[in-house]
Amino acid sequence: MTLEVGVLGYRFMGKAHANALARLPMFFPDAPDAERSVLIGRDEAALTEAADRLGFESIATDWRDVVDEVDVFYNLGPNHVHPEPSIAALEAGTPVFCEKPLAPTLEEAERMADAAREAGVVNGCAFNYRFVPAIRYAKRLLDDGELGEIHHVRGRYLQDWLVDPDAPWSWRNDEEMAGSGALGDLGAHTVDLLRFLVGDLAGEMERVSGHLQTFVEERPVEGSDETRPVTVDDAYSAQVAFENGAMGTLEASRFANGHKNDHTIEIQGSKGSLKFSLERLNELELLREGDRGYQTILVTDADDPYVDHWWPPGHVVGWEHTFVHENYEFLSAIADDGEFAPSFEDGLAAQRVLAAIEESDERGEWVTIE
Ligand code: SOE
Repeated sequence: MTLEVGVLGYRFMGKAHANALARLPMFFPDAPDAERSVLIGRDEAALTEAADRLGFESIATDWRDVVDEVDVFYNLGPNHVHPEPSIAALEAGTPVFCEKPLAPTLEEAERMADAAREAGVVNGCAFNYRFVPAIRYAKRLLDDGELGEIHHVRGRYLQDWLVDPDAPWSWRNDEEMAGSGALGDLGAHTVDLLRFLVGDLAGEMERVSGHLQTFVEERPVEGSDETRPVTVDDAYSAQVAFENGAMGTLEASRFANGHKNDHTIEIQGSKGSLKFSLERLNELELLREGDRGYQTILVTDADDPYVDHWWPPGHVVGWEHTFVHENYEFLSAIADDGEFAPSFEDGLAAQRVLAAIEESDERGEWVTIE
């Protein structure tokens, strides 16, 4: 069986997923055959160049011509482009893999999740950090009860690419196109990762108290004398109460000077604790019951998650491997008539938390997540 994949978007995420599709036959020989069939975008010249570079067979300038023709549709465009083409593809019975956050708004995310439920085909929201080997290893430990009852959960996602007030305006600064700023772009990852890791133990996030801040209100438009308003947050923080009593502290910023892509997770339980940092993604810091301090575990052994597909122990993997792993799982679910997580339902669950954080900031009080 060969799956013909149509991909909307050819910039950052287009490149990451095209690389993953290219790596699959080499490193995951049991993955279904997937052809980089059609690359979709609006600018024909840029699209032609990208299709050639990223190994696509053809191009299309209108997603409407593609979504019911291919076996799988990848929606890797900016957030405001997620709902309409994804829903159309699902209505045509085509499995959809969509980048995160699922949609700019909760209402749109609900419509997307409804469409996925009705279509009954495999659907995925591309939270790639679930596919870091060390995160999977941590999940195993948590599921095995090694940390005991969960008390504290911390998630921080720090970047600094907007600290310069002259950094150019982009769609990521616009509420219509992005939905929110650091909250949706980075916070969505943290919320999903924590749901993945402790959801079965701590339950869902039940109540939040949020704070959003925009430090620079307008930015220059590249190549012109104009400026445009920044209509999203530059940073957010939130306190979270989990269903089963655990406390969470979340934070993300695009103004955290000195931090490029620093996503850290900490979990403390009654029997042990763990720490993970994306900057050292092959490692997990673990404190087991009775230990006096944390031990650093290099998660690169042959029996560690996904590692046997790559290199011998100690020959570390990187950020791009997370995309290979998620593409492997997603395409395998389609070929095996199975299920994929994180699904649109998971994307919606994360979106509910993001919306509640925003609402809490606006109302100045704790908000219960429905
Ligand atoms: C940009 O802020 C960005 O590329 C996010 O959009 C990604 O989801 C994250 O993985 C890294 O940072």
